[in-house]
Amino acid sequence: MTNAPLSILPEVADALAAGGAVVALESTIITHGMPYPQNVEMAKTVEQDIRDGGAIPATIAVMAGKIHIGLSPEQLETLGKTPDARKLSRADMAACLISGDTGATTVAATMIGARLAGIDVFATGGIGGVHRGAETSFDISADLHELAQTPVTVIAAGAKAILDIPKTMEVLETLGVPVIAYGQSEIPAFWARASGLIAPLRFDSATEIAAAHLMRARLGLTGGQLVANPIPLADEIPLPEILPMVEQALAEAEAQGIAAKSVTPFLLGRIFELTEGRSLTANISLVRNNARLGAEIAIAISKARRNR
Ligand code: PSU
Ligand code: MN
Repeated sequence: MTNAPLSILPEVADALAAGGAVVALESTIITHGMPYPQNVEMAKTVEQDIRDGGAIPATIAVMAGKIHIGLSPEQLETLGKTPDARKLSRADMAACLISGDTGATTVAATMIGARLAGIDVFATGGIGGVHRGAETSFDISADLHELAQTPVTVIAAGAKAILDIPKTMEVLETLGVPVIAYGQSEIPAFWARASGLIAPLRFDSATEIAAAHLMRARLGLTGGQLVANPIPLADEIPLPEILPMVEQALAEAEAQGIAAKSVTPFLLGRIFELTEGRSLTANISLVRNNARLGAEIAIAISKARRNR
């Protein structure tokens, strides 16, 4: 058992105690990834998708000195209206907890919360990665190192074109993180289904992903798995269409001296404006798709454990 300051929503605690299927969700996507009120609508819809899939959702955030595992609808609403919430990665968790401030968890911090609560599966939109120009900026997301050390299976839609996708894949390979494309051979590129890069691993079923998660535990391997699930066809923005806007947003970030934690939120915000909201529709569609797959994987893990 953990001595960490967790506040677990009763519904989530009951599901975990019964060995049931729970899917963790992050909160930075709510506070820093999308505008209000679409962010709160997205968060509630995604939770419902997980329920419809037969699992229990647990959105994770830090509030009043506790890591909350599962938020009530009121807490989700409040968080969605707190754009100045701290953006928490591994480095920031302890400081935020002792301050009592509200903090939104990134992929890295959500993985830490999920592991503490005993949740195996976490669904999100995009992970942080190696930024373009990292050879001079050294901007590499702590999400990659978290994947290397915390045993949670993370479902995302691949790396975004604001990142350097080949370098992100190289770092994940170096860190020993399995990158699994779901249902196709190419690594998806967030808004686009195709990136032009073949994924190191491919699975076509939630059952195999669940089995690999459990096998990693049997082998005593540290770290999680990254599942790259392509955006539904109807909502994709193919790379040639999105790239000019990505280039423009990147140029503006550089001209304005945007750095460190502000880079990703700035780029997401500008691309939303430049695509006239189409990037947001795509983003919501892919998160929902990941949540549905997350529920399937969580159920498969739960069943496999019961049948042991
Ligand atoms: N990518 C998205 N939407 C997001 C993020 C990334 O498409 O909301 C957020 C996630 O919380 C991710 C974080 O963990 O940004 C990465 O930030 P950074 O690049 O500063 O590590
Ligand atoms: Mn960064």
